[in-house]
Amino acid sequence: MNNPLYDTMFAPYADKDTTFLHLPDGGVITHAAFVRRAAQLAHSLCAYGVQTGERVAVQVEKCPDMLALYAACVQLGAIFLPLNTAYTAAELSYFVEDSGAVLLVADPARTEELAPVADAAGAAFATLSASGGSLSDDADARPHVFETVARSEDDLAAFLYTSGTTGRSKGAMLTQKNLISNAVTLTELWHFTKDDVLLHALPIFHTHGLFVATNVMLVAGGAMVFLPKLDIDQLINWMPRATSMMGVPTFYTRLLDDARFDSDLAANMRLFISGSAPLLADTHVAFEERTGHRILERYGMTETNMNTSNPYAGARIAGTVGLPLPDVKLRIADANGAELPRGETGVVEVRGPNVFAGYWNMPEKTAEEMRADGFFITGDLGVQDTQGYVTIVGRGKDLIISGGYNIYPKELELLLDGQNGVLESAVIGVPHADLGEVPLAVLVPQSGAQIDLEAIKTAMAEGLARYKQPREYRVIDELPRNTMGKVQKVALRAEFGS
Ligand code: MCA
Ligand code: AMP
Repeated sequence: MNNPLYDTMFAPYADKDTTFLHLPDGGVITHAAFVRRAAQLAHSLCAYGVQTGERVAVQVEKCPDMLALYAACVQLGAIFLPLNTAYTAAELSYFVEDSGAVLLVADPARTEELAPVADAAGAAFATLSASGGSLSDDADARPHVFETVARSEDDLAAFLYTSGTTGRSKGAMLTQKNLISNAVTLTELWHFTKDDVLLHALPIFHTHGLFVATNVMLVAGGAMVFLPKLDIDQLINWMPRATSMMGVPTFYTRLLDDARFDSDLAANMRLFISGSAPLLADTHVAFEERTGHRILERYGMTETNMNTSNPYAGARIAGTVGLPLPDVKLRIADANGAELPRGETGVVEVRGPNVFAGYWNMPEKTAEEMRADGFFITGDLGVQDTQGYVTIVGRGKDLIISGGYNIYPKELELLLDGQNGVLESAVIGVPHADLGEVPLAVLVPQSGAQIDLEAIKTAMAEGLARYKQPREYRVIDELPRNTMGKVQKVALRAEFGS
């Protein structure tokens, strides 16, 4: 193999006229057409000056060309860096600068706002969308074949930014091996074949939609119903022609909220998979009662891809995230990394071919989260039963997961603390029926000052993606602290969390 990721995911389909993507309008893109499009885009990347090993930052609405751009990066050996479409220009400029991306690819509609971001970072700028753009138009005239650049399994394939407790996002460096091992393992484990049709309504700028859903379907050679976003009408329309779905818990609660969703509609489906956030045991039970299907829950993170999964054939236990994947070593450890006896709660640590190569330009952060024996400290609190099933019981890290998107309170608190009249702030996650959790901001005014909440909301809207913006605000006189002076978020959650 001269480019293992390309040879595993894309090369096998160069001459296959089988369906890869079903589009909402009824159109179809075959595997072969997809590979040809990727080759055209690889030529265009070269024309824009991108070289092997360089980063390509991509903030584009979900469309087939965005997926083909991922394949093009793999073929060229460039590093694909997809970014949430909700990010503001301010958020984006950090990622482009920090990653040293040589090209920013954005939606044509955001050119005015984002071309200067690329410019300021010394990157080139191009556009791409379902209806055209400078990069996609350029690709139209390019050859359908591109000479694949040789790479090794240890070469980097992608960067995904993930926030941290410091509030500063870190670029997780993922190698070809990380992606291949997980995709091959999951394809086998979940019994995906070329006959599968996956309902794909997730975004493709995160691990779940890109490296779990898409990579698995590429390895299996199956097809995806490629929907731009979660749209329950579309899911219901396509479900009788599909065999499987992957989604965050909100996908399942929204389906259950629709009376049209029943066992007849799901009669052709063989597998529903959930991840990225905890699936409530209640949802599990209601889903089985309605459809006869037991949702298969799995667990992972950006730095590690998937770590555990409930079994395909064995017991899928509600509330657990299942067993460690066959090639993943998992231990529940104490603060020093020593393995705890089964049944005791500790930090989940994992080691295997799925674990990333480290944080870009942050060796000290990588070292903080990596044990000397190669185990990665996830920051999740878990417990393992005698059969090996893992239950995530909490998070050691201060993280809010809203509809499958991660929100790090520190990032919001730093912005809030800088607002007029604010002495200090604390952001907590509060339960939300649809999204699982949403952020609530608790503010303490400076002595004698008035807090102007409207001005604060405007500042949040300018600086933060919509999904991160606090849904509610509370103003109190002082934050509860322990004797060490640490803010007691548990107390705040108890007071404001209902
Ligand atoms: C949209 N909004 C949100 C979210 N999404 N607010 C909070 N949390 C969200 N997740 C806001 C919008 O800004 C907008 O605000 C309003 O909600 C409606 O927007 P819309 O786009 O219509 O929302 P939606 O289509 O209903 O989206 C909700 C969603 C979506 C379906 C839950 O966010 C989604 O597809 N989430 C999946 C995320 C994901 O793929 N996570 C995987 C990460 P306004 O109306 O005020 O303007 S990978 C991962 O976690 C690991 C590795 C793993 O294990 O998989
Ligand atoms: P991220 O790396 O940003 O995608 O977020 C990963 C985090 O999501 C993990 O560290 C967990 O805290 C959480 N997570 C992912 N899947 C699950 C799951 N099935 N159950 C509970 N938490 C999950």
